[in-house]
Amino acid sequence: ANGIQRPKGYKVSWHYNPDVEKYHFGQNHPMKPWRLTLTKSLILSYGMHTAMDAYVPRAATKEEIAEFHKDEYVDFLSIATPQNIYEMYPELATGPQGYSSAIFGVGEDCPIFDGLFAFCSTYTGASIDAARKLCNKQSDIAINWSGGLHHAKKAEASGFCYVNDIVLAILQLLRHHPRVLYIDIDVHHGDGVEQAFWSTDRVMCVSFHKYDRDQFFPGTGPLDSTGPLHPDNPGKNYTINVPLNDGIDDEGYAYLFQNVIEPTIKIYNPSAIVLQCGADSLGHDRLGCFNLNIRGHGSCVSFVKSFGIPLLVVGGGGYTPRNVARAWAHETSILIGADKTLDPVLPDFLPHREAFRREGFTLFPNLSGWRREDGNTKAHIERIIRHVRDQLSYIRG
Ligand code: ZL4
Ligand code: CA
Ligand code: ZN
Repeated sequence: ANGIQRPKGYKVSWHYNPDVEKYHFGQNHPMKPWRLTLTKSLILSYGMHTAMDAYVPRAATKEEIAEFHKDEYVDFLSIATPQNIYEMYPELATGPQGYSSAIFGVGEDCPIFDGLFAFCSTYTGASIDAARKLCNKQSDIAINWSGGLHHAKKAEASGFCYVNDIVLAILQLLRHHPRVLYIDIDVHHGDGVEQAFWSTDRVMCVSFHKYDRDQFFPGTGPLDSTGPLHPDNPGKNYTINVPLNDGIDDEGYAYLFQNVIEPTIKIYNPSAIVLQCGADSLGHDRLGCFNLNIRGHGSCVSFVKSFGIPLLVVGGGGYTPRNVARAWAHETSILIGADKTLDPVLPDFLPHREAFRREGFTLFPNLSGWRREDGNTKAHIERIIRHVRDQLSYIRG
């Protein structure tokens, strides 16, 4: 294969700065930027880059990051190093296991590693660049697999996320778009994005996630968390949460996804959509607990794409690197309209081929029927759909 043709009638752009691959969160940390190397390798091996405009965006500046984050926090991130952190904050040194998370959220989940700020500004620069290409109509679909770090707060790192590139990209989109729909299929709740836009009706946030208040991070996002309660607050009812139990499969997830997203798009009528594609909702994920296959995860991307609304696609979680790469390469092929023509047997000249050997060189290994039974009854799924329809009935008109 000498490359895939560009899709007809719409433009796709791929925003990727390979500098993000250089950083390491530390030994045994589940977040491995190497999964992005693997994703890029698959996209290139399949020749999908020839079907998109490929950009290598510059890093975001401190000023761009400060459009959402607090100045003191941005300063802290830009100065902190593994060498100076204990000098700056001696109170962080609580013992041999590292530091307490009292200072801007840093700790075992969010360590201070070498090049931290360069890493953050690199993935954030790509999301901002992608949003700008959508705003000026140079792209209809813009992709940043290195972004999607949905837990970061205004002045706090959380859950492997330091800078919230999604919030910053949505702020760019809001310069030109009256209404932005945010959809999050990472197995974790998209709490940072939800919190940032809690009190506005210009962004509607929808997160699907495993929910267990006490046993699963971050413990937020129950069904009845739908925005501020005060009747005068414009954000009331503009948040949708879809709490799930372990083990949901492709069929249940696609049914739920379509029955939540279709009425949401019809009633909210967004002029742009941001889709966070965290791949930790796949079966066999190191941190996740769902049973989705690559095709089941990808069917959400196809469904959102089918509405033909300007779309920003970002990555997110995903802790079994070979499956993250499979999912995001497959989803790239969906976005360029080439999924039907990709050979599911991985290209034989594939670099990093050893990473895929476990299940053979296929794009679609069986990831379901793993560890956990499906704890999502038909009744639970129908209850969610009824709740969402009921909630949407309050926002129309
Ligand atoms: C690790 O092995 O549930 C971090 C984090 C580092 C290496 C060495 C330290 C060992 C699992 C996770 C001890 C680490 C203990 N190392 C971390 C309540 C917790 C407090 C911190 O996909 N400990 C916190 C965050 C979640 C918690 C999930 C998902 C991000 C996203 C978008 C973020 N935090 C318990 C954990 C390890 C580690 C092993 C870990 N942390 C698993 N789940 C969490 O939504 C990108
Ligand atoms: Ca989610
Ligand atoms: Zn996650």
